[in-house]
Formats: sequence, structure tokens, C-alpha cells
Amino acid sequence: MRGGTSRGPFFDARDLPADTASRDAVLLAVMGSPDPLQVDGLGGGHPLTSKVGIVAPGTASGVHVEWTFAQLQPDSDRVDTTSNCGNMLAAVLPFAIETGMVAPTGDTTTARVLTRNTGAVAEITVETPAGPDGQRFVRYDGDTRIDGVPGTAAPVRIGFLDTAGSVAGSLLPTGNVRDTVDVAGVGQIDVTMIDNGQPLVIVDARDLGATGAESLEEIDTDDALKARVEALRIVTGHAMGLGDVTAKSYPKMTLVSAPRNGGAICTRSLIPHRTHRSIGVLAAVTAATAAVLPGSVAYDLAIAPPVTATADGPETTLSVEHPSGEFSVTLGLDPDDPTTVIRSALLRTARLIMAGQAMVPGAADAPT
Ligand code: NQM
Repeated sequence: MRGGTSRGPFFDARDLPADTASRDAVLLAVMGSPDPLQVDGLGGGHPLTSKVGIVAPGTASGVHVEWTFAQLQPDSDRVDTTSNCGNMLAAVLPFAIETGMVAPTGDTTTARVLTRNTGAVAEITVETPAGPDGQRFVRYDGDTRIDGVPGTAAPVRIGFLDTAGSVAGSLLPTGNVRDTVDVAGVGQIDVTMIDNGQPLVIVDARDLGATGAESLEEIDTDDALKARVEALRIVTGHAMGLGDVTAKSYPKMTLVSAPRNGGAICTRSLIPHRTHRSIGVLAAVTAATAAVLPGSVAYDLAIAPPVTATADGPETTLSVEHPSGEFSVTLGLDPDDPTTVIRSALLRTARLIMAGQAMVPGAADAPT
């Protein structure tokens, strides 16, 4: 399935081995990792297409579906289930309906989905019209466009509550809106270390010798810039309490600059060693959260739109610029403190690409 700007196979958790080592061996075989092209599997040779969703009926109270996100890499044999993916999340409810875990309830179906990796619950709504036979089905075609995906598709509405500290334990894991860190070979540099669903290090692109408007290729082929970013990532990983992040897929390094195309903030997101073609969902939520937080590195560069009063409380919608366009994130703010984000909402799309059996060498009798 495609979920937002990511793609990967989704499994019914009951079809995979229960023990983690055997499960990971199956996932590596299915995806063809490690191999830069993942030529012997379903992976697409890029971190954004080396993702897996493992879905199960909900067991926690008030939760309809639970899923575990697994990040694989083309070039390593790691299976990381400690991070988040809001893009793959967009395909979870469609998968659950396709496989009968959730029954459609009307022209739209809303379910609460628990991401087991972090404990975050999202409320997700997809379109489920009735066909000529009266049976409801997941509609994938539609008019919604998200930058980073060709064409248009049906909207998947995602609302998040309580995403602060998803991996790093708190919104501002160092306790500060801004820190100055000392990085060997780079010098002193101001950063905002923040986690509102995804741990991010927000840094003014100019402080790393960039403009923030570089193309993916310009960043990904600039070994000196990438070395500075990685040196900063290792230092900030420790500062955020994430330990040695050398082999981890977070924190995502987010180079920010003033908006150029009418948005609120311009971003280049390294995830962490290649530049995202757009920006991750929870990374966009976290970058937008930083942009409304006075004193943060993003706040100083952002042009934040006005806050409006709605029936749900004060809200603001920030357009987060990225290499292939923009990502609009609506932030719900605490009525008593409009710099505190208490919920977020956004639009994605998803698509069922194929359904079938992935064959695992040596386990031909046990299709997954
Ligand atoms: O931040 C990629 C993606 C992601 C993560 C990444 C994501 C999120 O775009 O919620 O979606 O940052 O590694 O798929």
C-alpha cells in the first residue's frame, strides 16, 4: 500500500511469527534488505519505500485498530520499530477495512488507531461509499492532492492528540526551547530539540553553511554538509536522551529557513542520512509546533498565520514548505496558552496497490 508519501507491504500481525527475531528475518527477506536496490524483495531502494505496517484488531480500550511500524533500510539489516511513521499510518485503516478487521459504518468510516511503537492514538477517517450491490468499500480515487505523490486520490483525514514526547519522553527533552551545542568540526550551533510526534533537531540552514532551498540532490551529494549534519545529530541525540543514535533513524535533522512560497516555514528534512522528498507527517507536525513556539530556532524564521477561534478552540494552519511543495498542518492550541499545541490535524491519501502473498525463501508453505 501507499500511505501518504511512503510505500510498503502491510501484514495482518497474526500472519507473522510472534517472536521478534523470526519476524524481523521474515521482513528482511520480504523487503530484500540489505541491498541498495533491494533487488531480491519488495523494497524500493529508498528509506521511504523500505517501510512495513503490521496491523491487528484493537485490544486497548477505545481503540479499533493497532499497528506496529517497522522501518527497514536498503543498506542495512536493521528492523527499527522504535520510530513513528505518520505517512504509513494513512494506509492502516484502509488495510483494516480491506481485511475485515474494521467494518465500514457509512459513507465515511472513522476509527481510532493506536501506533504501538509510541502509544500515540490517531482518529482517522476514510471514504467508504456503498457500491451497486450495497456493499461498502474503501474509496481510493478522489480529488485530494498531496505534494510528493503524483495525481489525486481520496482524502484520509488524520487527527492526533497527545503526541508530545512520543520517542524522546517530552516535547522539549532538554527542558529548553533552544540550546547551544558544541560540535567537533562544526563549532557552536543553536538548535531546538523537540518531539511532537517525531524527534527533530531544528537548525537554521545557514548555521550549517546551507541556504535551506537546496534540492534533494544538492544535499545528498554534499558530503561535507552531510558530515556536519551527522556530527550534530550524534551530539543532539545524546542531549535528547536518545543515547547513541548512530544506528537509529531519528532524530530527523530539519534544516529550516524563511518561507519562500507563501508558507510558514521552509524545511529540508534528513531522515536521517538521505533527504526526504517532502517531509514526514509527524515531522511536519513537530516542525509546525516549533514554528509557533516563541524562542525556538523555527519561530524566529517563521511567518505564522493568525490564530482563529473555532468551535474546537483556537487553531492555526501552517504550510510547511518542503522540496516537493508544501504540507499543511492544522494545530489546535490551548485556549489558555496559544503557544501550546494540544492537537493536530492533516490530510493524507493512500492506495491499495496489490494484495497477495509475499514469499519467503525457505518458508514457501507459510505465505505471509
Ligand atoms: O514523520 C519518514 C515518512 C517518514 C516518517 C521519515 C513520517 C513521520 O515520511 O510521521 O511519516 O521521516 O523517516 O514516511
